[in-house]
Amino acid sequence: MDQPRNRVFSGVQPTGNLHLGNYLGAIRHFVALQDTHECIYCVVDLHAITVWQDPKELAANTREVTAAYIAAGVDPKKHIIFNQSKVAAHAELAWILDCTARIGWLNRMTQFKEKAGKDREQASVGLYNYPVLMAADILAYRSTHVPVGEDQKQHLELARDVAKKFNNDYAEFGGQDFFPLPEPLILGAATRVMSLRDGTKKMSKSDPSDNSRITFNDSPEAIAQKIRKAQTDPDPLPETVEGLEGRAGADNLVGIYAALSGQTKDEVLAEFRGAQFSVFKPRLADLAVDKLSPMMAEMQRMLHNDQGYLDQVLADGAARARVIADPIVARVKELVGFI
Ligand code: AQP
Repeated sequence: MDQPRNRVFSGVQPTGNLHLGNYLGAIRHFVALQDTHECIYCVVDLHAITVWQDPKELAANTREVTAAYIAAGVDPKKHIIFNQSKVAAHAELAWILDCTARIGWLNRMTQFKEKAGKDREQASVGLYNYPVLMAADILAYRSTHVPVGEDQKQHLELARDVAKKFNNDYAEFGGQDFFPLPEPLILGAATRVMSLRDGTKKMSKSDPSDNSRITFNDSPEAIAQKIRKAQTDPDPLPETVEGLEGRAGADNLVGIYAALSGQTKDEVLAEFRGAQFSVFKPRLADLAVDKLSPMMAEMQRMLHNDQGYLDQVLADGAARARVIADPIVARVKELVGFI
């Protein structure tokens, strides 16, 4: 079985409120990798139900993420876009890898601790097991690279540990080096976009404040207003990145500007050093509206007028995903000794 050298896999959960962090940390890199890699982009609906999802909203959110991928520039003809629940290999491999992963490894996962909160006993088993399903997503395609935001780094390390242990456990039965160790691609100036209301918290879908995030449903006016209201401090912008230390709100906005303009934070500060936020925020708002609004408008157009097309992309993508994943999972079963 050939091992591809440049196969990218990544996913986004269809849990609503798709935001600027998802775009800058992940989706825009999905687009950039298309020229150099074979890309598989998943709408991870199996992951979404690790916390309760209203079924109608889940279906709408699945189309929303699909439309966002395409509107951002992913080409569904050249690359694969599909939803996870349509390809059985994910769940099947997850079970086998559940028997490879160790409870002690999962107990260290900080995202579970954050998401389960104090009421851990009431969290779903799926939420606990989330990182093993994520390892299965990646390994079902023997993927080599995974573009993600910084918050997923620990899960990627776990996926590598699972791959390593599987290869090792089955080495003498022909499984040596079967799974590649997937490389995380954590790229750009905004690998962890922070809340616009609190620069110490990650921008997230589940934050109760809509002003904490720029979403794919925001109008140009709403984008500009959220940036104008973003939490900052009274000082002007510093000359260098070191001067942003201890200024989380300012650091976040400079990072967003850098990511949207394709610059480094130092280059942004070279242009804006000494500027007050009353000058910087309108410039950032203009840039954000310029870069994001056309994509958001295209996403809305597809959602309103082209639902059939989106469903077709998912069905076609799933069929192509199965062609890759099924033989890999079949080989895994052989290695394990299933007859
Ligand atoms: N704030 C962020 N900055 C940079 N990247 C981010 N990502 C998420 N938030 C940020 C990246 O987006 C991709 C898809 O994320 P996901 O759908 O798995 O959702 P998530 O990480 O659970 O997103 P949220 O917003 O944080 O959801 P809740 O509120 O439910 O916890 C991933 O590559 C992720 O790194």
